[in-house]
Amino acid sequence: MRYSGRPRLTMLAAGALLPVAFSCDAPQKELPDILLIVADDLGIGDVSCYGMGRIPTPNIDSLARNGVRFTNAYATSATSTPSRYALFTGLYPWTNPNARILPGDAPLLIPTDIPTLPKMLQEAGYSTAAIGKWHLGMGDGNIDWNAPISPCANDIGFDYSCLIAATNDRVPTVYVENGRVLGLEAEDPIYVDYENNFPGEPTALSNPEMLRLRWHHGHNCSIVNGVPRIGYMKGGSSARWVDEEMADFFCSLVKKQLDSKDGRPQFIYYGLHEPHVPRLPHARFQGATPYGSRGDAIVEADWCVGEVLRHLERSGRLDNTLIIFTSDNGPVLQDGYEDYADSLIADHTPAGVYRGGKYSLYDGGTHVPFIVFWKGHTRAEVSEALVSQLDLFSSIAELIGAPVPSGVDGQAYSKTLLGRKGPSRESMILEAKSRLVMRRGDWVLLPPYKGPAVRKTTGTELGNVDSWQLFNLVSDPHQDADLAASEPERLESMKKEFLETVGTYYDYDITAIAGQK
Ligand code: NG6
Ligand code: CA
Repeated sequence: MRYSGRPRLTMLAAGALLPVAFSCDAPQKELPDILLIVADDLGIGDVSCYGMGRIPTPNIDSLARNGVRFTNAYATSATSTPSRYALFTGLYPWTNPNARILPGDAPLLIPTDIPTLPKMLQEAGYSTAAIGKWHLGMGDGNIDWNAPISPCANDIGFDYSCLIAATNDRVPTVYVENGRVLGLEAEDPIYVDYENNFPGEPTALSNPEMLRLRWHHGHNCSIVNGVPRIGYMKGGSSARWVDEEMADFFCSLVKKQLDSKDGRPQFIYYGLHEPHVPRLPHARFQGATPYGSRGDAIVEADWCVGEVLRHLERSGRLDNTLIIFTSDNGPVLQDGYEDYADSLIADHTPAGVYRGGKYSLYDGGTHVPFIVFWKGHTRAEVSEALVSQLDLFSSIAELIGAPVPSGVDGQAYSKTLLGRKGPSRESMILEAKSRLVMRRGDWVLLPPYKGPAVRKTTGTELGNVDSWQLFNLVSDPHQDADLAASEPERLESMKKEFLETVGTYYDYDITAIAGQK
């Protein structure tokens, strides 16, 4: 595979690092702590400082008060696994055929012998932690959930990890801390199967009376906390999470992790589980918005961000913490449960002015909120620079003065991330369910794809059209006016770049790919 045999990074000791991105400022002795917050399925319009939606997110907004709010920032993919894969590896996810939405028992997707963002930071002297949503697999494909799981997040660069293996709608519904199921009792072992149910165990199909949340599509296997899930699970009662407590659990862990700071700079990846389904916020957030549980879950996520910010402020740490807030993919309303997110949406617009959302090739699939705040180093600014999560590995390396990784798809532009004049992306490939498009400058090119125009289950406009399409996202953010016919030269030059870029990685056969999904 393409990622094997890539050169390993050799890192310098922390003391030898020369932070480049802020070297022109007052001399910096200390490397910044880095807090990377990645929400799950949060749209650009779900964050109120983008001025596109109706749900108040004052705490996330506060980052933009003295930070850089990017208006052209992208996740690499319109779903979680590939998007997070790119974030941690700096590799385009479609170069790894396994980087697709993973089940809860999938093996660790990121090879343990390639450079990663957390490894780079470890080698630069950071302590590293991953808390919250993972969805990058763990184990070797044959997990015994009652024994240490290896390899796990700790093997790709995290000193500490406490994670949900996949999503909050997938089994196992337990927390995995440093490769061990947390709170498991030996006399009640846990078993997981994605193909077959365990004899005698209730499912949403056999025992609908046990449900407190009904499924709409998929999500009809094991029932945990009255909520039907994807996949089958048995046992492990003492280890099962309580959905309504998940936000507090992870938020407290992040604060605890912050308190554990030793002499080293700290990197914390905080994967918020909201507003992914099932949306079950704590009782104190239920009814917080008129938009149902999806809106309430967003308010809960915003509160968590505020808690962490207040904790940093109280402990005097805010001054030297670089905070990046973003989301793994665009928003979706109906994603498998009868939670009325769609019928209660009223005038709220989760994808803002953009078309489509999660799963879509249209911009709403990958155009995400992205805010960078570092007290004293950033100021209130709106940046139109084209940036991607793919580039965080390289850009953070550059920012702390570590060697910028070679052999990755990511690019380094740390100055731009801090709101200064500097380079940014000229073009990038974006992915939705293995289909690819290219954004270059203000323009986006969509190749022809067969398949339905609308995803029946979620109602998402997928972007499948049987001809090449070209949109100008500045004059037409909602992608209503296909300019392929009126811009033949631009179309040809973008087609050429697209096919050259994706053709390098796998044999991009437009006719073959067009048959998919
Ligand atoms: C889909 C699930 C959806 C969600 C998604 C992953 C069904 C029918 N739908 O397969 O509910 O879990 O996977 O979302 O099972 S993501 O944000 O983690 O990519
Ligand atoms: Ca997601």
